Amino acid sequence: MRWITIIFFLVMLTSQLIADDSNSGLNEESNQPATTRFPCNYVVGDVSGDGNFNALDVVYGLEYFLGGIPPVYICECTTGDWWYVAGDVNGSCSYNGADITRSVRYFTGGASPQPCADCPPAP
Ligand SMILES: [Ca+2]
Repeated sequence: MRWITIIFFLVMLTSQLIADDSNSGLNEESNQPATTRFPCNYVVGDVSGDGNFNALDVVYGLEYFLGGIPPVYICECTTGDWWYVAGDVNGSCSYNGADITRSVRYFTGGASPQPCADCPPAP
């Protein structure tokens, strides 16, 4: 029940931000995520692509895993391995539901986000 309350709070907190977000970060011509090769240039946790890791990214990620639009940035960390590197906040070198859980814990006082050790943000 506690997690449902936290998620509800985050959704309410950021719903207006999403409604007002005219710059989704998607390529305007193709409506596809921006892509680059290693070294990847991103902010850990910033799946919405606005340059910050905040509650909006948690909601964005939840919506993605429920069938919404994908994160705005894909990077090829190793040859042939393209993935949503900015979403990895638990250092597992993948983006999945565990990262959403870690994000919620971070914003409620948990451990700081950790990038994939093999694919850290470019300095
Ligand atoms: Ca991860």
